[in-house]
Amino acid sequence: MKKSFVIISAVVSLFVCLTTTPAVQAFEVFPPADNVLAYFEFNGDAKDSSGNGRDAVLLGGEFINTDWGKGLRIKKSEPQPPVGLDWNKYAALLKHPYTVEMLLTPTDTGDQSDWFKIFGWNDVADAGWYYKNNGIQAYPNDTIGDGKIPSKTRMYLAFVSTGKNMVDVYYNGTKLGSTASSFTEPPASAIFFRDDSTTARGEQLDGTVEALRISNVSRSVDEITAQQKRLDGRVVADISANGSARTISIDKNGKASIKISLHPVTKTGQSGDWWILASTPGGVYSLVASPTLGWVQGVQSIIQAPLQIIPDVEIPALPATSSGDYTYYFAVDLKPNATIDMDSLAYGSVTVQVK
Ligand SMILES: [Ca+2]
Ligand SMILES: [Ca+2]
Repeated sequence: MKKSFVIISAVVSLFVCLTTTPAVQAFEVFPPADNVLAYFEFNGDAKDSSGNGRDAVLLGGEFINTDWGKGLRIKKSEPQPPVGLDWNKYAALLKHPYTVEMLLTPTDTGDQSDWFKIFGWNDVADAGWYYKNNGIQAYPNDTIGDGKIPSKTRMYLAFVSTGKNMVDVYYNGTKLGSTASSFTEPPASAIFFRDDSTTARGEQLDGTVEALRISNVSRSVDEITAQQKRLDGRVVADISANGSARTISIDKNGKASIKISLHPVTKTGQSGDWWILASTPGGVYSLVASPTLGWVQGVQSIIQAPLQIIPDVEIPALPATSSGDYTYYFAVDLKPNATIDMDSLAYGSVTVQVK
């Protein structure tokens, strides 16, 4: 009686999860939100994933794997090749109220007196928003947060307009200060992560940008604090099929290589339920560990164990005997009770279309 209740509630939870959450949400730096003008995840391209179609033009950079999927790695070098993002087509949208948020890890190739440009509105003008390895500056206004930003550390920056040509700047959820934005709204151009030609591109940012979100609202302190909590509490559960994190196709009776990976970040060592599930044309299956490793019908956790870093590990795939979608899920939650706990659930999914 008790066991069937657990299974039913797990199925209900899973159903809620599968029907209300986009498959890629677990990997997104920012959760779905209203008032988004454009959202860049840099998962292999500079496309706007907000659904608004305001794609950026990739000037240059390389997409690399990070804890959050992929990021845009941009390098400072001599001579400086083209790098960064051109969002000029939509620059006119940047007027109060707006918020520009980014998750980025600089590599600090200079000393503390060096500037690294993160946003500009004229490719031939020095004015712009700069990261200095001890503060943020909307040049030529004063540096704010001087000494508060450690070098070579991932940071969540939010520039929140508070009035015409003014912004508050937040670092990891805490307000650093207020400054004039330095540009007259709206700007003529919107160029991210690229230094201008005035300084011979010598103030080029060097680092990895994992997400950039631009909104047409002044995000509240509560929203920014909640976002920082999301970043702090991040558990990344990932799953791929033949190396893809989205959808692949195979022929009936073909093979897919399914791999899982886990990065618990701050939750390493905490106990939880681990789930490997598949929604198939023949129902929901779970990979279980006993009596032998294999798939059984229904929803069961494979193990209750502390979370730890799991690099890409291949798991057995279900036989692709019927046409249709086989969606595989890898999930963990932070309550080892054989029930899916939505409040702490982190998961990834991938779909294998069997033709
Ligand atoms: Ca410059
Ligand atoms: Ca649980």
